[in-house]
Amino acid sequence: MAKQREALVTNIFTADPSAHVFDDKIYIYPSHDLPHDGADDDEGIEYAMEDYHILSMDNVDAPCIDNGEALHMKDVPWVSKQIWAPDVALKDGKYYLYFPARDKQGIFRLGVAVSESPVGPFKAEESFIPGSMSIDPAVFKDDDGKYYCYNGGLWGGQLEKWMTGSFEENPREIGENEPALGPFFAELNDDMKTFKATPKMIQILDENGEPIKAGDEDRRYFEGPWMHKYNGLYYLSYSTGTTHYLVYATGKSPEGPFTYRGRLMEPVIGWTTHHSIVEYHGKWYLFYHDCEISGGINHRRNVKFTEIFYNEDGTIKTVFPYDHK
Ligand code: FUB
Repeated sequence: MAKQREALVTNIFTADPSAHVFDDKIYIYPSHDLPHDGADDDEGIEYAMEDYHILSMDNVDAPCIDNGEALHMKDVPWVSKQIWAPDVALKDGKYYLYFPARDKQGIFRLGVAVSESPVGPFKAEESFIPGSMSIDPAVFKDDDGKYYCYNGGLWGGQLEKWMTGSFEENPREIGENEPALGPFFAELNDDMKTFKATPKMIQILDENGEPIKAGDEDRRYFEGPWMHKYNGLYYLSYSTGTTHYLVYATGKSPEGPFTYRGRLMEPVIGWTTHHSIVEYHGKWYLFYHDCEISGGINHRRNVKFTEIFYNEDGTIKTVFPYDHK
């Protein structure tokens, strides 16, 4: 049986869980961590993933099932390595899997693969989404039926290399007092395989309406965006990377700007922290990962979930991942 705050599967290492509810079941789209020899580096060389396995649970108390390989990078013509954190969207009976990977030039791009089943197998497009870059796609369907893709990650995720709008191998350093970079944002076309326009960078502001600064590592965007809507408000949540928090900002439009509101979760065991938020039967759940079952090996992670709670003012009660287990 699935238990909150315990590893959902232990037969494989899984990370970066994007959770969705389809036909009243919970589906989790994670990365599949593989063994890696050698030291970790700032480019994330240790995250040498090659395929995806989709997990599912009939409800929050049911066992979590590994549905087997749904897509392997050998079947994606444009990919060279590192098939990282995915997400999925359902439209007109088809499931679209969005995933980042390095292309043959070593540049991170976003790909899409399609299936008629939520657990695959998925068939990848010949090439990456035109105009896509960096990592960690999260696709959000708004109430009006529009789909938006949020993505981006610093360091190994190459977000800095795209700050001028085109790829620069050696970008200038951003000063501590300059506005931090935000995630990219693009609306998807009806085909779900292309962007309506060139992705734009999202602004995240502080309580005074000023952009969060690059040196504000407790609050600035690092990677792993997620979008959800609660009581008509848009919540952009993300990882602060170097300080290992999950935090969130809210806004009145899916395009932002967003205002920083607080901390969603305190650090977990392991360097990375990455999440999704989903509503199931009127309750809200945070899916996340840590490195508990590998004893803290950064690239051997396991996905977990826990219920989250909102305050009356729309803020979210901070999760302390190892309290009240
Ligand atoms: O899993 C590889 C990378 O680690 C993801 O893309 C990041 O969000 C971090 O979790």
